[in-house]
Amino acid sequence: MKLIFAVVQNEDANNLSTALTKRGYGTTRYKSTGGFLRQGNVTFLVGVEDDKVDEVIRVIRDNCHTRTQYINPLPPVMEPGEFYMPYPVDVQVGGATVFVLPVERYERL
Ligand code: 2BA
Repeated sequence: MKLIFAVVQNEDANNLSTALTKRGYGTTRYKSTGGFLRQGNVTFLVGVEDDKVDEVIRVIRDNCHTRTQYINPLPPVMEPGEFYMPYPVDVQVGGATVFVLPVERYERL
């Protein structure tokens, strides 16, 4: 058995939830925050038999899309008289960041 962690963008979370549930996969989702952008995202936990991992990853790929976010870099420390014009920098986010971990033991009590 494997435990799949998938970090996805908020915009994709409901479609992914529906697609996985429709195919009979049990999921847990929780709100999370990316360390770099410090914006909300959603992390899914999906426990599956080994032979289902590829299908789950395909469903994630089909439902999670790459988007561009623009961020304003922090201004540098300025000397008197210096001028700094901030330009937004674009960052590509997603489709999804996926980790597949082995499960040592699984029980439903
Ligand atoms: P964030 O940490 O907010 O990162 C958002 C996007 O910013 C990343 O998209 C990546 O394009 C960029 N980025 C992240 N760290 C960077 C850095 N040190 N320098 C420059 N650009 C950087 P994704 O790679 O698609 O990641 C989306 C979200 O997935 C991340 O949000 C984070 O919540 C999670 N994630 C990504 N890699 C991870 C990892 N190795 N471990 C745990 N979570 C991860």
